[in-house]
Amino acid sequence: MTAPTMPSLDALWMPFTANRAFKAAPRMLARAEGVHYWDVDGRRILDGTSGLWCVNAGHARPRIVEAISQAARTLDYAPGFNMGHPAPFALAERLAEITPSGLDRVFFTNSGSESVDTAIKMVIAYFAARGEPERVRFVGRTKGYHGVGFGGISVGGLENNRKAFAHHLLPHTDAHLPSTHGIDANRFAHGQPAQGAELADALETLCASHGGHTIAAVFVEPMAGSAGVLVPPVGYLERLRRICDQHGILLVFDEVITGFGRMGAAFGAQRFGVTPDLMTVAKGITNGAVPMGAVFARRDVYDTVVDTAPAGIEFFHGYTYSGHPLACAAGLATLDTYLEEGLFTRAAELAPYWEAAVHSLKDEPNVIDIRNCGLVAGVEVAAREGQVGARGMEAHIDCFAHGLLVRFTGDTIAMSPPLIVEHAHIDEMIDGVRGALRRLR
Ligand code: PXG
Ligand code: PLP
Repeated sequence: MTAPTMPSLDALWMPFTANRAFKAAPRMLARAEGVHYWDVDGRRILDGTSGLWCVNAGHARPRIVEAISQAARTLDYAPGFNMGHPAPFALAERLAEITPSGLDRVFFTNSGSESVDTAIKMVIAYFAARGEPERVRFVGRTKGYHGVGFGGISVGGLENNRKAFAHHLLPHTDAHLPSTHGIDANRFAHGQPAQGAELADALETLCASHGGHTIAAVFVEPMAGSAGVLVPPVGYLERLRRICDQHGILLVFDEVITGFGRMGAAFGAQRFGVTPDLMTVAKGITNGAVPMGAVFARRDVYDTVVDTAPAGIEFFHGYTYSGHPLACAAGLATLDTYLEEGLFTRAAELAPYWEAAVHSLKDEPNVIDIRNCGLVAGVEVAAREGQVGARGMEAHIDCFAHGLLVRFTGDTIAMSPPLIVEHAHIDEMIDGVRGALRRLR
């Protein structure tokens, strides 16, 4: 394969990237298939992150490729406001078959960030329809990532994503539950850690200080991905659910990363046995092939908003590309692929091998914690004196130089391979990270 001619890098303002450093030493991908990328020099890279946690069925799956091209030829675009085409109805129905029971109303967006914004608006619309206008507060969690819309950074708890915009966040979003990260007794826990369920009681404390009847919803990722793979302590999500029920608060699971098999079940909700009232998804919904997100709502949330509205539009919200034909086609073919290949089950079956493999890194230099759940793992290394995040970044770059793509967030190396990986790929991935850890200063 001849390398494509390289365009100038100047015009593009890259997302969540150290633009200057990247443009000085770019890492450019050209092609992907199965569990591999190839870079512009033709070097093969093992994809340890499913792209950005989204290509759960592996790259360039022919059935998905064919569905997208077929859709582009047949109906390239169709308006979704007061007009329809069959694909989003079909996809919504298919999705409702795999969501936790009761969450069978589906609103389409184009990303996780839009899903979070949409869910916030649904919560507001729901309580307005119920005649509970005093429920204005949204509670998130420290280290939570809910995308980059103003709604998402307001309920989100990643300081770097908020601080530059701190004076412009949504009102009534300042309360955050504590993160479950950093409990010493949980270090190197296999799967769900034992300690920390009581951290959910911070919601009870907020109810006592603000009044439970003023809190509309709580947003959490069942497993926090972006913050560095923070697995919920045993009993924690159950406790959050119970407190929400006691106070009439809606529980929203942001399953943008945990959805579509990543946890070894269709959704984190099923893996952890706790059902939220609303669920936000994106990424794996189309295997990353076309941008798409969705919000799954309990049927009575939809009924409440829709049935109490006067004739006409019930919910003043929607995107030009909600239910885009190419995204729907990709979504339907992706679901077929997941289900026919049993990939959610496969993730659960691979999880014990994965767990043993990642925990074999325990005694490598600087490793201070390893966390895992389903087909996700985080390997946390000690920050170098005065340089938080440097080792994480260097590990990422070193792995890429040696043919392995991993993520880093702060000083945690995150891995989330496609659910089609074989044991040999897992071994290769772990050896790659081991090599990087040994080379790191
Ligand atoms: N919620 C959650 C829980 C997410 O993980 C979003 C919302 C936003 O989705 P969009 O599609 O707007 O990006 C996300 C996205 C990483 C990483 O490696 C994580 C995400 C995106 C890019 C990188 O930490 N999560
Ligand atoms: N800005 C302008 C000027 C628009 O006309 C529209 C949609 O019509 C939007 C923003 C919103 O775009 P989207 O529906 O793709 O989110």
